[in-house]
Amino acid sequence: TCSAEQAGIEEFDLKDAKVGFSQSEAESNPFRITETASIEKEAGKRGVELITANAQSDFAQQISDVQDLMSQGAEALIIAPLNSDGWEPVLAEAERKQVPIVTIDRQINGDACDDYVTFIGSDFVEQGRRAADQMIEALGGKGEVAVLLGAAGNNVTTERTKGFKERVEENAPDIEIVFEQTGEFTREGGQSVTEQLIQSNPDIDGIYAENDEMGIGAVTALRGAGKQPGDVEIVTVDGTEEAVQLIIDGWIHGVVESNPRFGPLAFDAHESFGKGEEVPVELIISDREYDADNAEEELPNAY
Ligand code: GYE
Repeated sequence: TCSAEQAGIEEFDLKDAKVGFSQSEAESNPFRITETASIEKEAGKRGVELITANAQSDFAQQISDVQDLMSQGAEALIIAPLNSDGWEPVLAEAERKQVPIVTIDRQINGDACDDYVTFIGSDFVEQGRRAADQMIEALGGKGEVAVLLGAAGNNVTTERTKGFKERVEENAPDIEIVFEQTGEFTREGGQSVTEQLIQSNPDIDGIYAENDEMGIGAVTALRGAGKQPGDVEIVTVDGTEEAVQLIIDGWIHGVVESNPRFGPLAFDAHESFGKGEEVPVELIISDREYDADNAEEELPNAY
């Protein structure tokens, strides 16, 4: 746990504080839209003044965004980091200005409580394992699988990959991972990598896309190549409406949710910390799961 005393920060009342929110990626991905909306809604509910910035997937921009938020007087920060490393300049300034940091969805590498108060995200290794379970089921434990990796440089990609590979190795020795390339967590990336995949491995049996946007891009590529729903088993992570609809349409086998609704948890963490209470240095949000059995009925829970 972490307390204001331990962190060397003076106690504060969140209601009177200006809070800065730094978003990492463009809001074309519903994960990002829902995440930002959740932060804004919660700030509104509590009457907290919120200032925001979006780095559009440019890490240097995100560092200067957060510095700007502090010069604009942010007294507490919520950061959705693009990369996990490289935060030293921000951490040093936040320490000097006594600004507590809560990070959401991706981790900042540093010392918990010293460098940041808490990390709030999913259990990404578990998401990878759940995706593997879906893939193993879809392929009856046998076949060739491609992995569309997320962007490099963050814990989410590393952990989603680790959980998936470990579970396949343990439980499905007849599934072989034959192709691995990053689609940068974008739809265009997923599409172009899948176009290459179809050239190099035309008989691929399954695709694990480390987010929905890449999975949707993969479906576009498969459609373009004349494939039919079910020809290639696709498993993705996020839980967007479009991906869950593609389960109903038969293109995607299953989706493991990555829940982006961090607003209440993030503001609760800052509020308790400001009051001098002990806050856990890691908070795991719970994730749903979608497949053909529940997609129709669960669609309203997708984002
Ligand atoms: O899955 C993806 C986004 O960091 C958990 O990043 C997040 C991931 C999410 O680009 O859609």
